[in-house]
Amino acid sequence: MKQTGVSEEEIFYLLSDAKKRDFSYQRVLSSMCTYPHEVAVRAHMQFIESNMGDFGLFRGTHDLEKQIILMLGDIYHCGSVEGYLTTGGTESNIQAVRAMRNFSRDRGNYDSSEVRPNIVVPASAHFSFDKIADILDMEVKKADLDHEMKVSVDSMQSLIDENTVGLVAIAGSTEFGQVDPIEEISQIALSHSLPLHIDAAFGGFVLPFISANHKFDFSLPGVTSMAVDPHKMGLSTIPSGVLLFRDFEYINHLRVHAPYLTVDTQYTLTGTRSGAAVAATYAVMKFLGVEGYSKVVERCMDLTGHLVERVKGLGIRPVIDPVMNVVALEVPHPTTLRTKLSSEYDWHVSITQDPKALRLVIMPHLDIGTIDMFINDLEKALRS
Ligand code: 0PR
Repeated sequence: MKQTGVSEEEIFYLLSDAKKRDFSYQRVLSSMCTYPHEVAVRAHMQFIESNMGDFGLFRGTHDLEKQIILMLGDIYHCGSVEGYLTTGGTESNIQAVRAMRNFSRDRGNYDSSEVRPNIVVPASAHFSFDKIADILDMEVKKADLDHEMKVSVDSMQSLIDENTVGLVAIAGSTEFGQVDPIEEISQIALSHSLPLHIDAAFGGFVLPFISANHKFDFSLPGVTSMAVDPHKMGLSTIPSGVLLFRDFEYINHLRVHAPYLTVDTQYTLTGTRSGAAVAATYAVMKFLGVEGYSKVVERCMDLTGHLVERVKGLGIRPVIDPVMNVVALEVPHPTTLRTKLSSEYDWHVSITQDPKALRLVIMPHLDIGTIDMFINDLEKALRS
């Protein structure tokens, strides 16, 4: 940092210059984030200084947070819901697994001086579970997927042993947008008396608003916690994630004594937390309601359907029939194609790992004209 500050004009010139080098979402088909809703942006700015790490000082913002949790409890069929706003899916998953681990340890289910506890997750789990293995020093056992990219219930069951402290299933996998057979997994969790965490970071703001009836939430008796991200399909500002628990039983195992705050306990991972993200999430959820989100999701699903029809015309098939607005396309040499689409056509897409395919996320920032332009360029890139 320089001794003397520079003018505001100079600062905003520097910022504009940096912003120009960012890609505009208009040509991004790889992101699970999008432009936040304008109501969320306004609310975010109004609460810009609010810190949920010391919510005794920010009581109004804390009330908004409680209302978000209740609204989500309503959508996900849980009258006794508890939870809080996180920085996103990664933090929600870390805390959910930490709660499972602590619950089991505090009950003396395993000898923590001798045993490394484990969890069983689908092979399709987000890479945040690899961070969890490292941070919590746990084994993360990965269960096989079936041909539809759903976790195999038999494989999950075969990995459970006496040191398993919990199970994870996914409602909207990162790569394929697939939903695991959560109803069956809920039964397995109950029969082994294990907690079950649902990673609905992406699907949480999609599944309740589409016509297909997927059971994935607290309506299933085995589900004990859920991760849901308003900063993905919830159209809120970054950083907005939510961690939900069925009731106080598990969240209580995250309790830490907080000696110098206006409140004497904390259950969160971070200390200082964004109250702006709370206000933004509250505002956009209240503004859109179920009808508003249903329209957003319906539009994304229509665009996804249009894209799939058009690529089929080029002889390309999706790896699975899209369940939500995530599509993986079986193309020859996906990695080379991805590079070509980016360097020659300025389209930003991603690839899946197994099988290797071209991955597209059809977010609200896209429209039919953009999808058609993309398909035309995809056709050219495939031919050249
Ligand atoms: N769980 C699932 C199912 C996810 O898809 C993701 C992120 C997470 C957890 C972790 O969420 P946070 O990133 O909020 O901690 N999925 C996307 C991914 O890793 C996130 C993303 C978003 C990536 C925008 C790129 C991007 O431009 O692919």
